[in-house]
Parts: sequence; structure tokens; C-alpha cells
Amino acid sequence: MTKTAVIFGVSGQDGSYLSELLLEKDYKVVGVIRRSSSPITSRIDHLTSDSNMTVVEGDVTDLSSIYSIIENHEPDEIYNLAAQSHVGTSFSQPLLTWDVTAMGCLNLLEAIVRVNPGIRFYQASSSEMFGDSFSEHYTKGKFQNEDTPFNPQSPYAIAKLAAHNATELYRKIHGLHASSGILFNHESERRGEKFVTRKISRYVADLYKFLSDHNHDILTGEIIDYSSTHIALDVSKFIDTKASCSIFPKLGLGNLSACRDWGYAKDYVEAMWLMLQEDNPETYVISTGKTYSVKDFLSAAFQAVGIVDYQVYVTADLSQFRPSEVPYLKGDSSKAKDRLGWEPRTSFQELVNIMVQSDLERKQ
Ligand code: NAP
Ligand code: F7E
Repeated sequence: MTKTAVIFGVSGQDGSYLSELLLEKDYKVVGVIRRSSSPITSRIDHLTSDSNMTVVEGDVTDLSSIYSIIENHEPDEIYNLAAQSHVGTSFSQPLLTWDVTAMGCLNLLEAIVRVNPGIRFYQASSSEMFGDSFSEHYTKGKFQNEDTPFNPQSPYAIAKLAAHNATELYRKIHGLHASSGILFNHESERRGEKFVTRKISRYVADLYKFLSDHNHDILTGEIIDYSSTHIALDVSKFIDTKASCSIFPKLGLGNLSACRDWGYAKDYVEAMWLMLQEDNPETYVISTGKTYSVKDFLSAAFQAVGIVDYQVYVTADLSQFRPSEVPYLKGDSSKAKDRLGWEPRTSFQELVNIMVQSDLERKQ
């Protein structure tokens, strides 16, 4: 029988990939978007002609809209991806972050209990909930898994932890099939442009286009796979770097030493779906098990277009440093591998190349 899934947060990065996955699996997908004064559906526009895809207006802070959507569409599964998801912004807009990211989840859980407790629920929890906490193992080194204590370092992480706790509590006291995926950072060509990976890939692509326009004979127009045996082209040997920097603005960044476990969003939405197909609801860490610094990402992105000497293009932007930082994240997703058969498929180098390549092909 055809299943129906409601996705709150469908217009975001993960919402678009999850919609594609569920449509491939013959689900009827109801995607919930917020009312907006200008179009916000660019990530899902390619899906709206599918007869199994419906887009409706609603807001997780508005309980009445949640009731209407659940009553009208009678879903088998609800995925809560809705959030104010930018950690930096959560310091300047903590109350909004709380309302959407914490209360929004509680609203959904309450609606499920009251309308149909048989609906399966997915909560988008976050590795940010670990904050500066980690576990240690003599072979694995420093890592976080389902048993690592939480120590949130931002209003975003506090709101996510409240939502995570509510999900586990409603599982226990109401017997809901409510699962929580503690997902580590996952990126893609659809990543919002304020997150550091996409900020970097966009900049690198724009810089490359600029340099190509001024150095036709030098740059090949091909992306270089620096993970292979190729030796990356040191563009700075061929061009007047100082001159190009004076006309091309530098990339302003904050903390470059923070380490993140970066995976590919397309791989991660599969884990969300797998969790809801299990007989029992659970909490799972979803990650690659590898960690890289922001500096590593920068270096890899520049090298993808043959620029070795990236430092000349980067400057410190004090506004990007956070009042409180999460210094190190590296997930251990053994539980997801054992129980769900889930494993990441995309390496760090492949992810960087996918993002830079996509931004190189971007028209605007
Ligand atoms: P995203 O691109 O920022 O998407 C968030 C979505 O939530 C957008 O569709 C947004 O709508 C929607 N939204 C915001 N406020 C809402 C409200 N009041 N009512 C209904 N919808 C609302 O985030 P993402 O990267 O896809 O992440 C999906 C979820 O996973 C988020 O909850 C995020 O916090 C969590 N998460 C993400 C990562 C990651 O690395 N990507 C890791 C762990 C957890 P608009 O388009 O209108 O803004
Ligand atoms: O920052 C540093 C910044 O904003 C990564 C969200 O999806 O993943 C994401 O949160 C690191 C931080 O992601 C800039 O200080 C330096 O250490 O890309 P980000 P995030 O904060 O890790 C988690 C798992 C989520 O749940 C969140 O929803 O990069 N950094 N310079 C910078 N960060 C940004 N944004 N911009 C900079 O210029």
C-alpha cells in the first residue's frame, strides 16, 4: 500500500533530498513550507510536477496548522526537519531558535499523540548537542556516540537537545514510534550559503571563474582530482596573485581550527528513512567517523581548482567567531551500521569536489 509522509522543513537541504528518496520509493509526499513573501522552493521545484508530491503551507510554531495537515493528509510517517538551523544566528536570535527548533518539535509530538499515535516520527537531532563533550577509546581516539554526554554550547544546541529529550520522552511515556537521528554535519551542493562549506565552495568557484577570465591559457577549465596522483597546479606561480586579490574581494572567515565530521546529505537522508522502517524506535548517531578542520576544507576546496596557496585569498572576519564554539566533532555510527545497515558512501574529498564542481557550473 502507498505510504504517505509529511516533511516539515521540505524546502531545506535535507528536505529536498528526502523528498526525492521517498518519491523514488513510491511514497505520497506532503511537503510543508512556511508562507514567504518571495519564492523559497528552489530546492524542490524539480519535484512539484510529480503527482505524488504535494506542497502545503504550515509552520511548526502554529499548532493549528499542524493539526490541519495531519488530519487532512493522514500520514504514516512525519519527518521533522524544520529548524532555525544556523548555529551562529542562534546567538543573535535565541528566542526564535527556541520557538522553532524546540517548541516546534513538541508541537508535532503533541499533535501526533492527540490525532494518531500510530504515526511514525523522525526528529532531526544534531551533533551540536554534544558541544565540547567527547568519549575516548585507545584505538578510536576522541569521538561521540549515543552514550556520550551532551554539553550544548549554543542556543541552537540547547533547543535541539530539548527536542531530542522530548522525542525520547514521548517514545517512553506515550509509546510513540519516535526516532531521533543525531546527525553530524552533512553538506551538499544544496547547502545554505551561510554554512562554512558552501561559503567556501562558492567563493572558490567564483574566484576560479574570475581567474579563468583573466588567464585563459593557464587554467584548463577542468576540476582537478587532487586525491588522485595528479599534482595540483600552483596557480600563484602563473598569475599575479597580488593584483587579482586587489580586485577580487577576500574570503572572510572565523575560526579555522574547529573540526567537523562532514558527510554528504544525500547519504544521510537514507538513514532517516531506515530508522522509521525499524520495528522499534531508537536514537542513532549518523556520521562518517572522520574529522577535518575548516582549514582542511579550505585547502581541499582551493586545491580542487588547482590553487595551492589559498592563504592569500582568506582573511579573518571577527563577526564570524562565535561566543562559544564546538571545537571537535567525530561521530561513531557503529550502531546505525549494525542495526540499520547504514554506512556513508561519499568521502570528504568527493564531497568537496561535488560542491566546488556544482558551484563552477552555477550560472548565477
Ligand atoms: P535547512 O536547510 O536550514 O532547512 C531547515 C528547514 O526548516 C527549511 O525548510 C526552513 O524553511 C524550515 N523552517 C524554518 N522555520 C520553520 C518553521 N517555523 N516552520 C516550518 N518550517 C520551518 O537545514 P538542513 O541542513 O536541511 O537540516 C535539516 C534539519 O536537520 C534541521 O532541523 C537541522 O537543524 C538538522 N540538522 C542539520 C545538520 C546538517 O549538517 N545539515 C546536522 C544535524 C541536524 P525556509 O526554507 O522557509 O527557511
Ligand atoms: O560552521 C566555523 C564555525 O556554520 C562550521 C548546522 O547544519 O552542523 C551545522 O552547524 C564551523 C564552525 O556549521 C565560518 O565557527 C569559520 O566551527 O558550517 P557551520 P555548524 O555550526 O557546525 C550542525 C551539525 C547542525 O546541526 C547545524 O544545523 O565553521 N566557521 N568561519 C564558520 N562558520 C560559518 N557558518 N561561517 C564562517 O564564515
